[in-house]
This record gives sequence, C-alpha cells and structure tokens, in this order.
Amino acid sequence: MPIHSTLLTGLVCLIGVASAAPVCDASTFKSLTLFNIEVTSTAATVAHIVAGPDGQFTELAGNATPEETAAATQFCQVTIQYTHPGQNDVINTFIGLPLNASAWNGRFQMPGGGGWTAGNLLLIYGPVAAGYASTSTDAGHTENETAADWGLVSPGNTNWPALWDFAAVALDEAATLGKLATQLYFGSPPKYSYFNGCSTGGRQGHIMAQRYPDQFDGILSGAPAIAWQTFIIGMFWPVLVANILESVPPLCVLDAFTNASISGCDELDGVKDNVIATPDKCQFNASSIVGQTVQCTKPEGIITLTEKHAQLVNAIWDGPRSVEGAFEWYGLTKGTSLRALLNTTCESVDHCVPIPFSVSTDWIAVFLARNASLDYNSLTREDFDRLFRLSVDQYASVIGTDNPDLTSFRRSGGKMIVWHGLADLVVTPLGTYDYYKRAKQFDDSLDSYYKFFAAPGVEHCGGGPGLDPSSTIFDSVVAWVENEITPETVPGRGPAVGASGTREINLCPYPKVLTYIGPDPNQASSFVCQ
Ligand SMILES: *[C@@H]1O[C@H](CO)[C@@H](O)[C@H](O)[C@H]1NC(C)=O
Ligand SMILES: *[C@@H]1O[C@H](CO)[C@@H](O)[C@H](O)[C@H]1NC(C)=O
Ligand SMILES: *[C@@H]1O[C@H](CO)[C@@H](O)[C@H](O)[C@H]1NC(C)=O
Ligand SMILES: *[C@@H]1O[C@H](CO)[C@@H](O)[C@H](O)[C@H]1NC(C)=O
Ligand SMILES: *[C@@H]1O[C@H](CO)[C@@H](O)[C@H](O)[C@H]1NC(C)=O
Ligand SMILES: *[C@@H]1O[C@H](CO)[C@@H](O)[C@H](O)[C@H]1NC(C)=O
Ligand SMILES: [Ca+2]
Repeated sequence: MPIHSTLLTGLVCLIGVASAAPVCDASTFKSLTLFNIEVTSTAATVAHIVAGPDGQFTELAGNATPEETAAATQFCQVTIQYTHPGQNDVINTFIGLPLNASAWNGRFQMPGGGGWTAGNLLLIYGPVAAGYASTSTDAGHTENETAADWGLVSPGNTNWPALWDFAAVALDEAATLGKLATQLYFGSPPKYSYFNGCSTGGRQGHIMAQRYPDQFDGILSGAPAIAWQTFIIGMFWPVLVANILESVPPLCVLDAFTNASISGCDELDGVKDNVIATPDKCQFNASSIVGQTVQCTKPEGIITLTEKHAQLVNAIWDGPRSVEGAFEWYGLTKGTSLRALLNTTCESVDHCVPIPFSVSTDWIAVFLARNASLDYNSLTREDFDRLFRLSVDQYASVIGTDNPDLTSFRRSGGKMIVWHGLADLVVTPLGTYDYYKRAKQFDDSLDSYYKFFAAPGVEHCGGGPGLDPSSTIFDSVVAWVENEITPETVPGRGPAVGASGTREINLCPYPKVLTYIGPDPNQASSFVCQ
C-alpha cells in the first residue's frame, strides 16, 4: 500500500515538523489538488461540534456560551470545491482533521453514504470526534437534489459524468484529497486508512476494493447495494406484481405473511427465538394461510387472506422473473417485513395505493426510461423486462459493483468485512450470498482477506429482533488490519429470548451457519458455526 511505502518518509516528516503546530488556514491547503481536477475554491475553518442525546453530532449553535464552546469537539474543516474540466460537474468534498496533533489517532476513516447521497459534511463528525482524520463528498449533487435534477443532461440523455462521480470517481478522489490534506496539516500521512459504510455505503466499500484497491487498508461494508444494475430495478418488482394482479393489500396483510413465515421457519436453525438463521432454506408457502383472517387497525377492518395475496407474496419472495419465468434477481428473504418495498397508503382495507421505493423508481424513470415524468404504475411485465436488460447492458460497468475479482485488493494487503441483516427489507441479503460465492469461486483464498457475516433477524443496517453487529464490527476491521486478529466470529446483539434485557451471540462467517446446540438461547456458548 502507498501508506506502507511512504511510512518512512512520513516518520521523517513527523519528526521534522513536530514542533510546528498545525495551522487551520486555507494557505496550509493551497497545494491540495489532483492532476485531473480544477479546484475552484478551498476553505479551512475551525469547526465546533457537540454530541446530542442520541449520540449524533451537530454543529455547535452560533449563540453558544464560552463554556459550551470549550466543551465542544474542535476540528479543522476543509471544504474543497472542484470540477473535472469539460464535464460541467461541481463537487464539494469535506475533510475533517482533529485540531491538535495530540487529538489525532494517526488514522484516516471515510464514512459511506446512503440512497442517492454519496456523502455530506455531517458524516465526518463522528469519525473526527473519535480522533480520525476523515473525508466525505457530495459527488456532485446534494441530498436536496432529486435524481431527476442531476441524472439527465436533457430529457432522454443520461448525465454520464455525474453518474460516474456518484458511482466511483468522486469517492476515490475524496479519499486521495483527504489523505493529502492530512499530510499537509499534520506533516505525516495517516498510518492506517479505513472505509466504513452501509447500504449505498456498503456498495461504495465494494467499489473501492474492486476499483481502487490501494486506497484503504480496511473496509467495513454493511448491507451492500451491489449488483446495482439488477437489484435496484428488482426493488420495483413487488409494486409491479401488485399492479398487474390488481391486488394492493394494506400493510397488516403483508405483516400476516411475514409473521407466518417466521413461525414456519424459526426452528430450522434449532431454536425458536423469533429469528431465522437460514432464510434461504425456508420452504414456507404463502398459500398455506389463505382463508385466515387478519384484524387491521390502520385502516380499520377484518381481511380474509386470498389466493391473490398469496400469489403476490410468493412472487415477492421468489424475486423478479422474466415473462418466460427466467431468473432476474433475488427476492426478499422469508421472515422479512415487506413494508419498505410494498409500502401503501389506504383509504380503506380494500382501497390502497402503492408507494414504491423511490431509489428504484428514480432509477427506472431517470436512468432507464430517461423520462423523469414516466408513469411507472402503467409498466407491463414486458416493459419491466426490457428496462431490466437495458439496465444490465448499459450500467453494469458503471455502477454494478459486482466484479468478483478482488486480486489487487488482496495483493495490496487489504482486509474487508461485510455483514448483512438476514431480515433486510430493502437490500436482499441473497445478493450478498451470490457475490461471496462468485468471489470465492474466483479466488479460493478469499477468506484470508474478505469475510462475510450474516446477521439473523437484523433489518437494513441494523434493528429488528435479531443479532445486530453494527455497534462493534468496525473494531474487528481495525483489529484485523493493525493486530492481525482474524475475525473468526463477530458479536451480534439483540433482545433476549423469553426474558428482558439483551443477549450477545457470535455471528458466523458465511457459508457457516449460526446453529443452536443448547441449552440457553441467551448464552453465546449455546451456538456454534457449522
Ligand atoms: C489543543 O486544543 C485545545 C482545544 O481543544 C487547546 O485548548 C489546546 O491548547 C490545544 N493544545 C495544543 C498543544 O495545541
Ligand atoms: C438541504 O435543505 C435543508 C432544508 O432547506 C438545508 O437546511 C440544508 O442545508 C440543505 N443541504 C444542502 C447540502 O444544501
Ligand atoms: C406480526 O408480528 C408483530 C410482532 O410480533 C406484531 O406486532 C403484529 O401485530 C403481527 N401482525 C400480524 C398481522 O399478525
Ligand atoms: C404454493 O402452494 C400452491 C398451492 O398448493 C402451489 O400452487 C404453488 O406452486 C406453491 N408455491 C411454491 C413456491 O411452492
Ligand atoms: C411508507 O410510506 C410512508 C409515507 O410516505 C412513510 O412515512 C414510511 O416511512 C414508509 N415506510 C417504509 C417502511 O418505508
Ligand atoms: C414520459 O412519460 C410520460 C408518462 O408516462 C408519457 O406521457 C410521455 O410520453 C413520456 N415521454 C416520452 C418522451 O416518452
Ligand atoms: Ca430461530
């Protein structure tokens, strides 16, 4: 890694400038640029942030007292705006540097974004407060801009540079600029560099490993939105099927199927704990509860489950299929809430309208049909298939992020931990199983640098009744990189079974499965990986 090759120079620099305090001023960063960009402005100011009751950091209010100001975390905030000449893009990249050398832990951490947000200023607050130098970029559009605002240069024409920026280019540049700024400020580069993201951030972690394999020593990728070209359009499948069947049930009906599938498959892993550790083995058929009644509250009413409801739910679990029945992508796992992908608003129990997942309809309208006002509710299965193939054909190499070849990442000594909730209601974990299998087939030594932990019963990036590793799993990445501690398991935490409080159970590296051997579902020693 460049980090290692420049370590010696870094140490020399550190000794050379150790007496000079870092200066948080634009002049410190005047040489901050890259060969392929034109910097339009660079600003550096001392920023103050405070943690709220929820642990989230915000900027200190302008009318703060001197005591509040003294208690706040201070850092040097560098904001650099640039363009790729000829591409008409404007990228804002935010860099945070602990104000004092004594507050810096010598490391660099880039946080990942979510949805259409590549990153923003707020994301660097947490890492900076924890002592890291950090960076994040808007990649050319803010979260206040819709995909229609930036995805087309004109009706019918994709804004390719903007999509490249979002998919990969601006992320790599942000990392390079952030590390350069760290060197300019402290006189030495970071000793270790990390990426830490979930969802879109999990996709970003994968594109970094695939395409910029020297950039990070350690990567944490949660619920990765990889195979973007198939998965994002696939998220529309539940609404498409509901529209075609003319059966748009209220959420209580969907919940009844989710609950019944949990009951049906909970014990496959050996223990009835409200969590399915092997959803891919669950054979529960939605048809088996047709005729049962569901008491709904919002809207109020009693509904009898129909064959059409079952057909719809089985199709969601199956995942998108072509008109001829060919596999297109994976469905949600059984036991998972269907409330995100088939959200609805209802006037009464028998009159509901779907609210599709907007990242998916943005993708279909803006990037596939290239018509921001597309009426996606009138899409036929034939339309869906055509758009599906277009998505694969035109976007896989831009944003697919499913290249199984991680050879360069392995050679540069990188370590990567991936985790995915098995009750993820947005990104199906079956796509992550698929990527792992293909990467393993490509390189049998995969597990020596890339590990995937499945988290039973956990929803999108956290939450749910299952075993959530999100609060400590980043520590496992750091320990693997810096102390060569191979993560054979990672702790997952969730509500205790049949008792109050929480339980902590060690999650297993795929393809091993968390299996109960007894006697107590709240004891880690009652589970093994096999
Ligand atoms: C470090 O920063 C604090 C404020 O956070 C300041 O009071 C202190 O003087 C600084 N120390 C050094 C060595 O610059
Ligand atoms: C987005 O809009 C909100 C509300 O108007 C505003 O507070 C925020 O600063 C905007 N964000 C950006 C990055 O422009
Ligand atoms: C599904 O299970 C949840 C959690 O146990 C419960 O709150 C909800 O009422 C159930 N819904 C239906 C329709 O069975
Ligand atoms: C579910 O059961 C129905 C009715 O028995 C059957 O027609 C259908 O093929 C089954 N579906 C699956 C996915 O097993
Ligand atoms: C469903 O849609 C409503 C209204 O837009 C929204 O408040 C809610 O968060 C959505 N639910 C899910 C699970 O996305
Ligand atoms: C865009 O979609 C709208 C609504 O479906 C349709 O009326 C219009 O003709 C489409 N425009 C083009 C250029 O296809
Ligand atoms: Ca279970």
